[in-house]
Amino acid sequence: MTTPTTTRFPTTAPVADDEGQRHFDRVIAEDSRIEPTDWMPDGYRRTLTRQISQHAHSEIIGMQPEANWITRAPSLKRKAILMAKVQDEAGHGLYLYSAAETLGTNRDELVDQLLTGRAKYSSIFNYPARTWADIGAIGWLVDGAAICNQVPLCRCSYGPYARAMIRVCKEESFHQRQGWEILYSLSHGTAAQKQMAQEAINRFYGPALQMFGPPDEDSPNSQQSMSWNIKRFSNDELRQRFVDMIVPQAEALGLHFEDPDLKWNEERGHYDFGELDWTEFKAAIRGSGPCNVQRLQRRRQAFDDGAWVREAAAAYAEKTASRSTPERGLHVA
Ligand code: FAQ
Repeated sequence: MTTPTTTRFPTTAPVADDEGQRHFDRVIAEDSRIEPTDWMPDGYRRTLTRQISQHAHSEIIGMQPEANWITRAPSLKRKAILMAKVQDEAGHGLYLYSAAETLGTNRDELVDQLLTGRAKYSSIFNYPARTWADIGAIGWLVDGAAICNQVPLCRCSYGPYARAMIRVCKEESFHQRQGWEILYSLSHGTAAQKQMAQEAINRFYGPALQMFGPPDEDSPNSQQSMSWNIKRFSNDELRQRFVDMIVPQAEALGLHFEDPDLKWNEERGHYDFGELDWTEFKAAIRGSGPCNVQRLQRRRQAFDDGAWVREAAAAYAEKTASRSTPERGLHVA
């Protein structure tokens, strides 16, 4: 069974390419918004469909490492908070699939790209959450990196994506604080708890910094995306901003990053940090990270398990549509 395949946002009356291009260029130059019914270059549409759908897949796959801890969270309150966070991630995936659909590719196709391994999702979600402290590290570092990357996307030139990002960022800020609070409790607990928090940070520091993408000189999409006002900052600029933010936060937690090259550079006014393991990064996005196989298997299983819900929703939609036909309406008292 499949869900309807028509796009919900058909374009308005066709516009000649040159007229459309002039309008598009003006909107970008004015730093204004492109909307779904506006003419846009094919490359702009493709780039956004790729980025937004990868982002949606990341949110959905990103539920797995955390969902795995719901039953093992150390208190009822912690379980409730974690459950709410995982549900938020599902919601983010849904806003993002909806935003991607406005560009003309329906959700069935986007989901199929994920399930058949044709689409990427964030490298970070191919790492396991081994301890409860990892849930803290995911909240603080992974959501922290996500916010740093996504706040500028609230000013993305594509209206539906920019608007979706506003709510997502607000929720991510809450997620980051819950991660911080988990780590704060552990780092101010017993020596063993503090050690667990430190080890979680050791595991997540490098992969969290890799979330911003490859170095600028190896980033094929950045330049064009920046000229279209999709991305506002380069991968390295955002990574630097993130490092500058988390170093004092780690100090406040009483924890540290195991990076021998991490030190304040007075001249640059930023922290220097060590080279990241880009071989590991490439493996994680090509399918051979620690959990790639498990993540996709789980997602496929969840998709199959949800078949009855999609069937029921389609049957209900069909029934509702047939009841609202005018002929039938005449007979309703
Ligand atoms: N992982 O040319 P660039 C979250 C790919 S959401 C995997 O630099 P671009 C919430 C890239 O797609 C986290 N692939 O690409 C949460 C491209 O592939 P392609 C997700 C990566 O697009 C928290 C190729 O490498 N956030 O965490 C990665 O200009 C906790 C070349 O790279 C977003 O998606 C990576 N890390 O810049 C949920 C934000 N980096 O298709 C649950 C929106 C790069 O050309 C729990 N996305 N690639 O073969 C973006 O800002 C951008 O897409 C970047 C990459 C910055 C990720």
